[in-house]
Amino acid sequence: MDYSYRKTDLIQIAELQKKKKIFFISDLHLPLQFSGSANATEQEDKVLAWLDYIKPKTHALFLLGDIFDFWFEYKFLVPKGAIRLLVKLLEFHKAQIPVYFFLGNHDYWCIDYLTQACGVQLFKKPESITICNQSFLIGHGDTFNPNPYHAIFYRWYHSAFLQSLARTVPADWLYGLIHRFVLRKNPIRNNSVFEKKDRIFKYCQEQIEPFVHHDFYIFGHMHAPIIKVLNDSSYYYNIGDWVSHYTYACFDGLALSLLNF
Ligand SMILES: [Mn+2]
Repeated sequence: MDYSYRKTDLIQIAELQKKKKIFFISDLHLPLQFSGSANATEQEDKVLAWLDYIKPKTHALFLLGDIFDFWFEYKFLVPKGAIRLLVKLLEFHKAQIPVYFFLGNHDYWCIDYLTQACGVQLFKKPESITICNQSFLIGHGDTFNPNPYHAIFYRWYHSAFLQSLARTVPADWLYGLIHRFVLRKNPIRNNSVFEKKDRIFKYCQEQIEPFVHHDFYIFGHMHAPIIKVLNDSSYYYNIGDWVSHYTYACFDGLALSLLNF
């Protein structure tokens, strides 16, 4: 049994409504808007324009992680920033378009605010699901790494203990430290440094597909949009990012396309 993903029945899509499609987007990295910072809304504007564009033809929307840069949720507090995106997600919910959010390494510590406020369903692990009789493995991808030491790191990074420890730190301190030492040094802001070594693809190819077949593997995290052939009936998609590529995936019930906005 491979515990790196789950087989879920929380998402069931037997067929798509007429002319509707399923959309996938990841790695928006919408920045924190702390007091005194410049009000950078251009990237959010672009995301909102895309959501308006797809909304009339959307059957379901998948957010594949690192939507926020950064999200650590306290019992009584959530981070500032991306408020217009939250309102737009609520609009999708009110129009009865389901939104599934697979948490990434920059927003793993969501608790339930996005569900309460915008009706978004949260997933903490990649999920194996069936859509229109085709099998998909979907997630952010950061936890898929052939290096065994990586699993130890993630057990610590995702632990409830670390989370409750971090919650004892005043919010301005915690966010201040993350902003100063993690976000400002993040290489993704400059370029796609990961392009040459896609560990997620390697993991799917070596540790999942030989044991459990999926027609489509869809992940983010690498910031490099690409389609790769795993074997004659299995494809790997990395859907890129909205930091420099503005790419997304679209499934029409038969084929999965990787597109640019
Ligand atoms: Mn990531």
